[in-house]
Amino acid sequence: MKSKFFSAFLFLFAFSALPLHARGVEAVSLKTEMRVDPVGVDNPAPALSWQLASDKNNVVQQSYRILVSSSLRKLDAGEGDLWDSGEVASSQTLYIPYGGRPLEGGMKCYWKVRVTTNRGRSAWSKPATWVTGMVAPLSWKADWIGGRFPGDDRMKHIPARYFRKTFDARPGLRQATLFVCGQGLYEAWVNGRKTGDYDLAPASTEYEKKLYYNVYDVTALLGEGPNALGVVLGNGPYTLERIQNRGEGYGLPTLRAQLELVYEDGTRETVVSDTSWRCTVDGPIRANSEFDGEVYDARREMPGWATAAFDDAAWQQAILTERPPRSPLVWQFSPLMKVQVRVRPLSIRPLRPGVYILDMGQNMTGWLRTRVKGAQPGDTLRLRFAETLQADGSLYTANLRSAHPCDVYIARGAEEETWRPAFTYHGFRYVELSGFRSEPRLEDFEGQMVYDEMPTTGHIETSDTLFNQICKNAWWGIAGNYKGHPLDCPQRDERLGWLGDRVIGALGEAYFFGNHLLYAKWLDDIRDAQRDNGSISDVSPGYWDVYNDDVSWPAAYFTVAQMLYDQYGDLRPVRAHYASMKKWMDYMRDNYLKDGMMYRDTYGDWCLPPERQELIHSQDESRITNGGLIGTAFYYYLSRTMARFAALLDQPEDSARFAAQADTVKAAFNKAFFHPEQGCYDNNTVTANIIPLRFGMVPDGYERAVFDHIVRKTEDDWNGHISTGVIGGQQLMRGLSDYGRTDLAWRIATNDTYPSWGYMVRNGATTIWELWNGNTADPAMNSGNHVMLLGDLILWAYHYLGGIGNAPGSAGFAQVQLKPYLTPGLDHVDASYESVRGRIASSWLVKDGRFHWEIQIPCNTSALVYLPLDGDRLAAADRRQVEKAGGTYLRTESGYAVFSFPSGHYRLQVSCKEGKR
Ligand code: RAM
Repeated sequence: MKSKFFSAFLFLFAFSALPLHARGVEAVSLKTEMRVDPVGVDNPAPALSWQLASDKNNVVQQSYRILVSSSLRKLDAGEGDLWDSGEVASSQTLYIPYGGRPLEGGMKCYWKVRVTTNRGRSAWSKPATWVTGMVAPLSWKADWIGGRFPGDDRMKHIPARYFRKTFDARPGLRQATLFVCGQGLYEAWVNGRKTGDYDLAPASTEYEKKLYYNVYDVTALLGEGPNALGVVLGNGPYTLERIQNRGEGYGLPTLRAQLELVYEDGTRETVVSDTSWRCTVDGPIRANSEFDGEVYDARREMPGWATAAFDDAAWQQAILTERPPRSPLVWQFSPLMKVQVRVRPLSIRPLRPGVYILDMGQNMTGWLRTRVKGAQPGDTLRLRFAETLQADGSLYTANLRSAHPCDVYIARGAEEETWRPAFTYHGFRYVELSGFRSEPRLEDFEGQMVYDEMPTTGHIETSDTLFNQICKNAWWGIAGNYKGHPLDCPQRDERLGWLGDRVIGALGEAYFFGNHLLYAKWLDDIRDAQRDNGSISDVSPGYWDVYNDDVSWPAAYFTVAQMLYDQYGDLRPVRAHYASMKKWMDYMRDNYLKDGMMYRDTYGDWCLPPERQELIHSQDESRITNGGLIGTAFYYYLSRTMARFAALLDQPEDSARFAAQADTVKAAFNKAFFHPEQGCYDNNTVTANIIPLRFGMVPDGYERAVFDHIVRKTEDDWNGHISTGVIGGQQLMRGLSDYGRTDLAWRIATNDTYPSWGYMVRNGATTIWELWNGNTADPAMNSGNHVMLLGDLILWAYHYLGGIGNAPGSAGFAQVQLKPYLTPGLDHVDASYESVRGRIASSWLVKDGRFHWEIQIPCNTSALVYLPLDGDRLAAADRRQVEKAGGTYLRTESGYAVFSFPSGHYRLQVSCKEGKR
């Protein structure tokens, strides 16, 4: 099996090698991307972004011109009838707000951009498009429709509902736009073809506050004369009893759909969901559930059900939904899920007569595509899913709790049948197959990995194969847990967006994945779940009732907004959420802050390595970090974060107020927990020390003493192993490198004995476990695919090993910093990241006392480049060589010679003290 992790690198490389545009357009080619506004409702005002690529060094954009047209013909003719920005003198390339004529709903817009740089002018970019949402003068005219069928009271086990409607289209159709929301989940079809390659639409929301609709340009699927629209509804989280705090739940699946037809002569027609639609539950999907799988009876397939010619006499009339959703329908700006990786299984072997175990070779999230040959009508194939096996080779399902993932396929008896489910997904490596007439063959199965559509943006590979495997496990775990919102885990009866799991992880993930819109969407979920009094739910969407008013879990609301600014240069989420964040800060202050202390905590340093292998949580006081310390330190950090946000939003009074609050909290915190004589905090756990150290709370002059305790504890008591849970782990690796112990961080990163990520790998993990002792602990809380214990590992790998980051004060890589940390045992790192401004790369090798470094800095940015020193200064010959390559020497700073470089691609070489750092 070839993993996506590595092939993605090839894709990015291929992009950076794109041929330049027309001759005379010397050096610059463009990659445009319409990045829609992640805070606008229904997106009346999108924001436009692009990237420059060039094979020349030192390229700076001086101006741009954007054209937006109502047709491709006009755009090609250079006529920006919607907007012609004119030549704008600016180096900006990100989130340029659309500034043209007001856009109407359901409009298809075509745009392109051209830039002028110090190296010449680019050609016009390839055209790109977007379709606007349901905004004036368009409005919803469609009804919410459903059906009533025997057995509807069984809710979770009801079959999928199929809806259809036929209509005529006149000649001269110019544009057809479908707006659709189906709850729980839907697939929309036009004339027998699905409206896209999406899955599990729409994304989850806080259903009390909003539902998402999606927009499809279906012009190419329609023809003159009779046409048909078909929509099939699955159950999804909306209809499940899992939603704890919603009393009666939301009721049966329901549909709202509206098709807008625009003709060349300007006339319009609208097809809406109403009681003229036909509806049935007699289709092939007999049951579907997020946790328990899908039952599909192929004998009940209805060939052509979504075409005009289909005879729907046996179907019922749709009815108006009895309790239609009251929440507003909002345009989903985040991408839908889809199958993005296909996995070839590794092996298949018999378990007992007629029962086989299929091994995908990888713990993954999605489903199996199955091909059956020679089945008889009614043959019933069962596929059961699990992450691991028991000693006897059978599935281990105890850790799935009340989820019973089982897909059932009932054959129609064709020569060859192929199937995959539509309205469920599983977290699995192993599949138990039964009911096959003949021995199933490996080539008849394909794993389909489904997650929110987004590119893999990063690649990192080192000279250490175990570390590379850990990164690969992280990639699979992170991707698999993106399901419209980040999940804690994809397999058991939970699958919730726990905030604490992502506080720092989200930033590390942002190197692997272009997760901008997913996390912007999640911030909306968090705000939507916020109570009127300001309390924030520990899970979002709030499908469980956990308003605990702790601090370290809600912290994700702030750190994710900060991540979107730092990583993507997008301040809009900070602006959009500032008021709700402030509300929470004040709510916590008014209700819980006493004498500068915030004694609020629920989870402690969650899932630290316990003293006995079967435990989930440690009971050993010496390992447990005081919850009051965690709550107060986090409240300090969030006060500082708010001071920063307020300053960014030009609100100096707020900024001063939050900074002053931070000072008060810090003073109280140190008084309560700091032991100046010993130079450590509270009971001297690594977490108790690393948190104030990294948050900047340690009294001046004591930092080194506090750090030494972290080192001593780790080396002496834990034999160079990690001792932290989720909270300490968010800071540990970066803290060790910041104070000069990258060697110890590297040791922790490459350990393969308990507790460590390498221990997981050695015990067969292909993702990251929920518990350090995930192979021995109680199954009640023991998922094989959780990302929270990654802490800051991935972030550290990119920032410190690859050395890729923002320069101080820079956001969205306007100024790049390249600063690798060397350590014995690590000879080589190859890291690259496709940032919002283009590709950043850092590939280094230490050999024979020389440091060889190949770097890439995106167009229209510059970089601070840190070359590791051999001694206290750079040899004159090395300096000359770096300057000749294009660097300007700035200074020497704690073991590095610092140069400034313009954009471009460089090969550098200096002598270094191998492994001395
Ligand atoms: C469990 C999950 C989740 C964690 C919470 C506190 O239910 O494992 O990841 O954040 O507990």
